[in-house]
Amino acid sequence: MISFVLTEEQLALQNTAREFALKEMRPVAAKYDQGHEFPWDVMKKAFEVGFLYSSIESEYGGGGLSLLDTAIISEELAAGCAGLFTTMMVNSLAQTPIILFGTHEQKKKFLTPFSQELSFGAFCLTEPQAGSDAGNMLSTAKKVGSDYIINGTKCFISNGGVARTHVVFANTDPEKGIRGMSAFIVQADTPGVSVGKVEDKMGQRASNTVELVFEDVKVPQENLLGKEGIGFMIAMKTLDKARPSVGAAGVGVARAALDYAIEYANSREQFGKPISAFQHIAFKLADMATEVNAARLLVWHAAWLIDNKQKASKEAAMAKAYGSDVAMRTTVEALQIYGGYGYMKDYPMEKLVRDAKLLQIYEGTNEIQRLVISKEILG
Ligand code: COS
Repeated sequence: MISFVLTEEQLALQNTAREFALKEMRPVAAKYDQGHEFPWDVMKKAFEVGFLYSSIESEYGGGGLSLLDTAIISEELAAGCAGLFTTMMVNSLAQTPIILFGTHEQKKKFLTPFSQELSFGAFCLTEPQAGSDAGNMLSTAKKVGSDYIINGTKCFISNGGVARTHVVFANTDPEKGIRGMSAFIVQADTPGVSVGKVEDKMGQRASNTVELVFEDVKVPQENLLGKEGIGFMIAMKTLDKARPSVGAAGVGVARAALDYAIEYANSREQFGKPISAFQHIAFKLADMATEVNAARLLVWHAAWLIDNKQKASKEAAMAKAYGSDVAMRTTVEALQIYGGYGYMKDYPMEKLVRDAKLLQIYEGTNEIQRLVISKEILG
């Protein structure tokens, strides 16, 4: 049975997230965009509301939210500020491999603290030579007695500079390529873990992005997720689950741009009438609104499939690619409606454009999403 009606609980979650976005995120979005400092004050409030551990099972102190619930929240938070949203969402990205593959002991030890005090996690997959080609990683994890010794450099790691818990992918058997990859839980205060270059990004500047260096980092074998050799599969299954939320963020960013553009088009007068009275502007807004709705349906469908334990790599990729493409198109069109004002930093448009761009790149470029989709439809 198909239903497009949100439950009472989902409506309450949506409302909480919307209010949080409007009261706690939007007023400081420009400050964090310009200052590039870590938004501790907003994150403290996000922790208190529960956004930083909402997808962890309730048994381990989390909110136990479904992916559809998460998508609903993600849209609202990203409409407030995509950079602040990313800082929150990355916690769930780092927690997901533990949620999916952790033992009871690992979950108790590494997931429970997220709900006890403000803390962050990071998902450490990308390396300088292993971006889209995630299987081409050089990081190694060598078994020595009952420990693993990890060496390698990860780049573009969101929250890497502030995270307490990293999920790190490294080769336990480099000869085997992708089938030699494994995943480890590494505490940030383990000797040998250090933060390298701090990235200065074009957009989403409220989100911390760094290089992380692992030099002879000793982790006990209890920190291995699953078993040796399944790291690539863990990464892929995690990304399948994470991508609908990026699509949802695209919907949020696009919706914010659309709302601003409607307000502006109704109030800005040229040639003696509001510019929304010109069909060219009205039709542009109509197309933007249609795409926002279409993207939301793709996101909710992918999330629903995953919640219902269906294979949904293709649908997750569609939701991510389409949602972020719609964010890019909508923000650019909204800026155009603002004309010269849209290009100025006094108005929200230029930030929305810069923020939207990253959604097309991170958690798998949209070219990679199309690769996933095309591989599946072509058989
Ligand atoms: N779920 C489970 N297993 C998966 C999977 C998925 N979604 N996708 C691939 N696999 C498995 C395949 O079944 C295959 O296993 P077998 O060899 O045992 O059959 C193995 O993984 C390799 O798959 P494939 O041949 O498709 O791997 P490729 O090297 O061609 O790469 C892509 C696959 C490009 C899709 C992958 O590298 C990718 O997603 N890259 C982008 C990485 C990314 O998103 N980075 C963002 C940074 S993290 S924020």
